[in-house]
Amino acid sequence: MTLQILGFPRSNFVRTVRMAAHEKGVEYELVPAMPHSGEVKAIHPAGLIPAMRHGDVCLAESCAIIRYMDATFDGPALFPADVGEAANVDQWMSIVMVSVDQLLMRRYVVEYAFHKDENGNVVRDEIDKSLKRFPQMFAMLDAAVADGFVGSPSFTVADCYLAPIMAAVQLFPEGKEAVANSANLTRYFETVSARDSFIATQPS
Ligand SMILES: N[C@@H](CCC(=O)N[C@@H](CS)C(=O)NCC(=O)O)C(=O)O
Repeated sequence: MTLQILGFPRSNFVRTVRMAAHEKGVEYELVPAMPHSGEVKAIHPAGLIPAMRHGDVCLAESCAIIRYMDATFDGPALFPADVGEAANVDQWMSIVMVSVDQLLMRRYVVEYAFHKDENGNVVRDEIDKSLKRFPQMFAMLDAAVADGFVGSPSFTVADCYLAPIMAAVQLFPEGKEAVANSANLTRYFETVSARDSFIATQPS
């Protein structure tokens, strides 16, 4: 039976689990589904995407889905065997999925993409507030990828979280500029965006 990932391709968290599936070599079907749809709410109590179905197993939350895929399927391990290294990956996953996502996706990208006035103009209140925190956030991220990837010299699942956010943030002018002004992040994005898992999950 084929594993199904429910969600839409532009969601950064959906792209995260799809990238992890590609890195692991898991075949999956992307089932188009919106947050809060009946299909999603049947799996995620808060109606968020991604959700996952695999036979009788239904799961919500990207990290649970990734752990499930890693334990269920053959393929390269998605987490290091070493406890300290695995904890470091967990730490960076958490930082990116909470702090980075909140500022760069929820308060910046999502506001640009969806918050429009009655004339179709972007409502900038939240965007302008988020921009005040860009210098601190981008300094933190630039330092985090200084060794090559997020908190690590090699690619990890934490990069499946950061890469989609870095792609989305550069769709808008201040995000593009912030990445361009961060030497490590620029090099990071060039490297990570060349990976098969990133290319295969590019939203159309
Ligand atoms: N902690 C969740 C976050 C998922 C999430 O925030 N998904 C967004 C799309 S990228 C969503 O469903 N948003 C709808 C909403 O917040 O109402 C995970 O890791 O899967």
